[in-house]
Amino acid sequence: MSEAQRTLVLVKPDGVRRNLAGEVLARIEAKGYTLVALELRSADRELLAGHYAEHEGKPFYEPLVEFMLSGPVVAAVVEGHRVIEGFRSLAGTTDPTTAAPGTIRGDLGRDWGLKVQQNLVHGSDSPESAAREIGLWFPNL
Ligand code: IDP
Repeated sequence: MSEAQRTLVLVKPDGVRRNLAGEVLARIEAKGYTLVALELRSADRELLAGHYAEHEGKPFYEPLVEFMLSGPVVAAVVEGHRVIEGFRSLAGTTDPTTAAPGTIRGDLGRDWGLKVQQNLVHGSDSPESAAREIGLWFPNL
């Protein structure tokens, strides 16, 4: 019996600006995962402070929050067996310059001279993070 798991996926402002939201969602669907919530959202500082709480105080935190405020994001809850690992595998490693070809970041991302902050997507990194992040972005789910 497969046990459904959920993850929070964000197409970050660079992905939305570059019209890649559909491409990201297509890869998720083609892999066989199910979209259970989907919304174009403009995040505010409070939401992002919660979302990136673990990074508060790091040198890249403020620029990262500013970047995430720079335009709308596509927020999605995605469901499937082992989807947390599965989406992180689809996304590729954090730095898009060296992320493996075949991954979202490896195929579509690069370093634009802004370190690795513009890497197109976010995916929860554990069941605990997923539950917390889904609660922040989709409190009514
Ligand atoms: P992940 O998104 O691959 O899980 P995390 O280490 O959780 O990576 O970092 C969260 C986000 O913070 C990254 O996706 C990236 O946008 C940004 N970030 C991480 N490290 C750096 C850095 O060294 N400089 C600038 N931005 C960074």
